[in-house]
Amino acid sequence: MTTTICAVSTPAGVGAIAVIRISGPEAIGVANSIFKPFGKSSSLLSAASHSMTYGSLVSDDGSVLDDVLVAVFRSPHSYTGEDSAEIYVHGSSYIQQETLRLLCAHGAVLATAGEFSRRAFANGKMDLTQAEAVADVIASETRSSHRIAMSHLKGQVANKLAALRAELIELTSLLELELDFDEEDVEFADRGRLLALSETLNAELKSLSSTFKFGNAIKNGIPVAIVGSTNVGKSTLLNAICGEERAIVSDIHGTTRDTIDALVNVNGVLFRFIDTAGIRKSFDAIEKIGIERTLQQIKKAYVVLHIIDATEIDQCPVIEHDNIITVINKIDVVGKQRLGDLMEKYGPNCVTISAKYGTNIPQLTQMLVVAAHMADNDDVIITNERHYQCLVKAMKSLDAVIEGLTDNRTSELIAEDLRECNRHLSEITGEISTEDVLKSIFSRFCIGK
Ligand SMILES: Nc1nc2c(ncn2[C@@H]2O[C@H](COP(=O)(O)OP(=O)(O)OP(=O)(O)O)[C@@H](O)[C@H]2O)c(=O)[nH]1
Ligand SMILES: [Mg+2]
Repeated sequence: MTTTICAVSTPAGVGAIAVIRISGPEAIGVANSIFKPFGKSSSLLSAASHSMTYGSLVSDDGSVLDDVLVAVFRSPHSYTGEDSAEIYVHGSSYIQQETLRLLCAHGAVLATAGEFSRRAFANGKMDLTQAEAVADVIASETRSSHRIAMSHLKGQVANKLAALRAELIELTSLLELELDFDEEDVEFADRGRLLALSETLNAELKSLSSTFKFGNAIKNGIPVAIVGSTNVGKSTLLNAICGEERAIVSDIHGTTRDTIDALVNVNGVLFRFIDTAGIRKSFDAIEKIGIERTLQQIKKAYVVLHIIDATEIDQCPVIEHDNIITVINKIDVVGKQRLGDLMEKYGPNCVTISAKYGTNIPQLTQMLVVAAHMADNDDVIITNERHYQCLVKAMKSLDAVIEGLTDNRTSELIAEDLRECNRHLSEITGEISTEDVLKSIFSRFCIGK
């Protein structure tokens, strides 16, 4: 039997108001049993869906606990799909706890973390990607992560997957034609066509899964490595971008040894700037480790800022990365002629700054935002590790399909790999799910969501 659950949905602590949510077959009855409407308002039992009723919450001894508003949502037109009610109480933590106690005394039970969303999923109000997006929307702190989370909430991942699975089903049905005719030894399906379809699908899966690196970066901060020779002003730049003294600056070469991270929101995009040890030939054991770390940061970075000291000849070895912005620093101490020469040398993808005096820092961050927005279009972006892992498994199965078709294996074997591929895609949206998976997803939600 389905229970009726209740929880405080607003954050812990005292606010002007708090919202207590109730959902389940007895939700409206339970709310009504501790509620007395004002004036001519009728009982909650006869209230229309999506209506508000004003009245008081009454304790068992008849005393008034609070004057409140109660919203009623009737199944299936609610977040969970069940009968639901929301009580808007004054924010006192005593009122919140006492309301929960009264609701439980009248038959409700306390909700576990994510239980409202889990019920919404179970009742088909949303698929798993949308339920997970609810958590992402709540957690989003920048414009870009909010935008992606909202698009997932609206079912963008689910729609994309539905399209991919339609292709998969076409493939399976073509192969099944062959299965049906196998006994009569008819080679029915055109294997060339099957192979072409599989390869198209595989390419689509690949392009979808490749968005994960970027999607993940949007969520956790797009990694930007600040690299170059020693003493060129990397740490000064980090400090200028974050607006605080994060890293030690000195005119001694090799000041920075460890990498230093700083999260900065630039025009609504979250970046993680990483100041690194300057690259030079070093005989110092610690500095060598630092330089090794710099090289690793370059590999992990989405964008590399290669800092060059305008007053020196650059000693830094060639940096290999496909998204490098050359930053010419210390322009406050060089003449126009030298600056012109440098800009000509480093081409259009360079920017001239003075980290020390903050000159042209907005131009630099603007270039970064542009670099980050390369993927900022309407394409579906994968941000969830679980989705990514499922896509990787689906691609593996499809690889086996392609191999089977190339090696001319029997249709039974190939059909099994196709089914496996379909299974992994269905896991993403939750059409196929296990208790363990659901538990791990919903337990990460807060109570009341
Ligand atoms: N004139 C001028 N000096 C700068 C500028 N940026 C940095 N400096 C100076 O250059 C020196 C080195 O700066 P850092 O920021 O420590 O350089 P770094 O690249 O982090 O050096 P390492 O950590 O040793 O690799 C300091 O004396 C800074 O004050 C600038 O824009 N103009
Ligand atoms: Mg430094």
